Amino acid sequence: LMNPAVIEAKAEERTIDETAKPLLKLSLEEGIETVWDRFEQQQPPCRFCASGVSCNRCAMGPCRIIPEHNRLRGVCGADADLIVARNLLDMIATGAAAHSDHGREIVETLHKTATGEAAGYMISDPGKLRRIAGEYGIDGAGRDDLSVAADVSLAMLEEYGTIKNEICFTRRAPDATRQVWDEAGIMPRSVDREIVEAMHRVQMGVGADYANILVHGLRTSLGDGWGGSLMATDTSDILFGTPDLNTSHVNLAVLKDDRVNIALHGHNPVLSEMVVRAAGEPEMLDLAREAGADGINLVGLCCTGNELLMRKGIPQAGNHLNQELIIATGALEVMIIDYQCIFPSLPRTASCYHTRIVSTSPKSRVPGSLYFPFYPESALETAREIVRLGIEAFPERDPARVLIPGQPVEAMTGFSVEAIGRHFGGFSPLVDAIAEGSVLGVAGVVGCNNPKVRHDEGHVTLTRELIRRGILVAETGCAAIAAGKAGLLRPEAADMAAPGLANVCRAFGIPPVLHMGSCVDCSRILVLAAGLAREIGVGIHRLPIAGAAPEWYSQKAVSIASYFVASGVYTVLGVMPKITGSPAVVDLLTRGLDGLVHATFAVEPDPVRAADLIEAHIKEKRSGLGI
Ligand code: SF4
Ligand code: MSK
Repeated sequence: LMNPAVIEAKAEERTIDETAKPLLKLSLEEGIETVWDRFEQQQPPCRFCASGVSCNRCAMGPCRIIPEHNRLRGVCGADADLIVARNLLDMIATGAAAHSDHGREIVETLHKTATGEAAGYMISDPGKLRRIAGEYGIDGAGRDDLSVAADVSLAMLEEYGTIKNEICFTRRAPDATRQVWDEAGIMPRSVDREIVEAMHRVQMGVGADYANILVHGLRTSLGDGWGGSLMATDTSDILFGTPDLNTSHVNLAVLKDDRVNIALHGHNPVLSEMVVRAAGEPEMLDLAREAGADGINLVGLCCTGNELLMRKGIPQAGNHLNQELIIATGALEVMIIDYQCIFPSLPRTASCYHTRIVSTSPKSRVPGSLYFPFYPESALETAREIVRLGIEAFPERDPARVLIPGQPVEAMTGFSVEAIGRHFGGFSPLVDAIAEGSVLGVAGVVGCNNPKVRHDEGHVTLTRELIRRGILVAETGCAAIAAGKAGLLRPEAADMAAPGLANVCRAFGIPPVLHMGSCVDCSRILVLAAGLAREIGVGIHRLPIAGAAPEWYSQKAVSIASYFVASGVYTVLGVMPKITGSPAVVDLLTRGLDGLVHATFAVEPDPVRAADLIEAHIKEKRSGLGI
């Protein structure tokens, strides 16, 4: 039994999320293991792995570089620079593959919708479909939407292995940025090709030049940001609707004690959109009432949650480090998981309660979960079965163990690039506000939670600092959810912004922090940057903009940060990547890349100092533009 004072102190030091604290205390009191407990058990970490100088790639190893013992090379002869660079390329390729494979599934669903194989799906944004058809040179005149969608989806599927040596959507970038890519030799040739080549390059004995390896990492990440992720975003918009401004609620208090609570967790909106439809059917509501509930309450987690929040206003329960705590409310009947960022331990947590974990992806099976394989052809029926499962679980809930802390916070979301353009009346009012200095610049704050950082503190402190200095913030992923919980997605948050930014926000009725979506929707930030750059007539690298990932953990975040930098956006990480074992790699990433792509990475764990770096960078870019 843990001392109550220790429990109190631990909850305080682990999170700033007020709805998470009581549940953290509860989990500590009841011995329900969480990510923070496992993090503590893993300390201290292996110092070789932490600095990136351990290699386990082949059967001659594992190897570690230990300079003080004169172990300077692995068995094959690889030095610290090579081992660190290969490990980093591996991370980028993994992240790019995760985003892009998610994108492929959505494009395949669009194709099945077009051919009539995916019953229940439809074209929700025909205007966007036709705009994209235009980008591919597909003539849609006189043809119905489904026939155009068939051609568009095939053209997109082709991007994964195209032999044209160019991904179509890279043409959205301004010419000056494309020229940088051409000169640096990092124009992505196809989505899959760069990932496969990265995997080839991390095989033992393929290239020993750390810089050459890292430059390929940039190319791989561009295939993600301007390829796989952008296709995921755009195709989701075509199928489920392009987000527009809407107001909803965020934090764990969005659960309701009188309803069947179902959480949707992961990244892919293809199933969750069907669950929304199934949960609204009168037959399901009747069943819920028969089970003693007042209805069915769907809530989101992580990026599947962001997809639903952005398009449907479904309340968002929390981000990455909230995923176990939502079970500890005792009020969750079902958690539906698709893939990515899902703790393999969730069924263990759920076994302490009546909660069912339902896995749905053939590529993401989780022992201890109930498996309802999901295919677009039978999606609605599968969604109904899962909703029924939740209704059946409701009578098993123990009301004495229910703890839903606090009150939900209101949040305005839905800031797709199209919605921003519509709301501002094009990009020029934003560009004018930047030029006259009422908006100092724009920062994209993105990425995850990581138990190395007090939960949400990195995101919230940095975001508060940026808006206080007049920097408009665009957020995605778990960063956006943290901002929502802290009240930064309310138009009233303009009161926390510098006067110029506050006036712009009030004039347009928006918060100073724009929720732009899930982690694949970091591609929306690229498109926004491209739009601003085109408006001004410069490359992206000349804009007064920056990126930040204060609490990142995922390989996907490494790919995102890499495509930000490769696109010319200076990016500050709050968690040190595993690269410190190679001063040469650190130097290349934090200084050398400037000569190649006019942008670099920085690492700064202190969010206030990170804001200093971003502000200084934005001011430097402003003077470069003469504003
Ligand atoms: Fe060791 Fe080289 Fe094999 Fe890595 S690739 S495990 S450094 S022998
Ligand atoms: S869910 S990748 S923890 S943002 Fe997209 Fe959050 Fe990072 Fe997963």
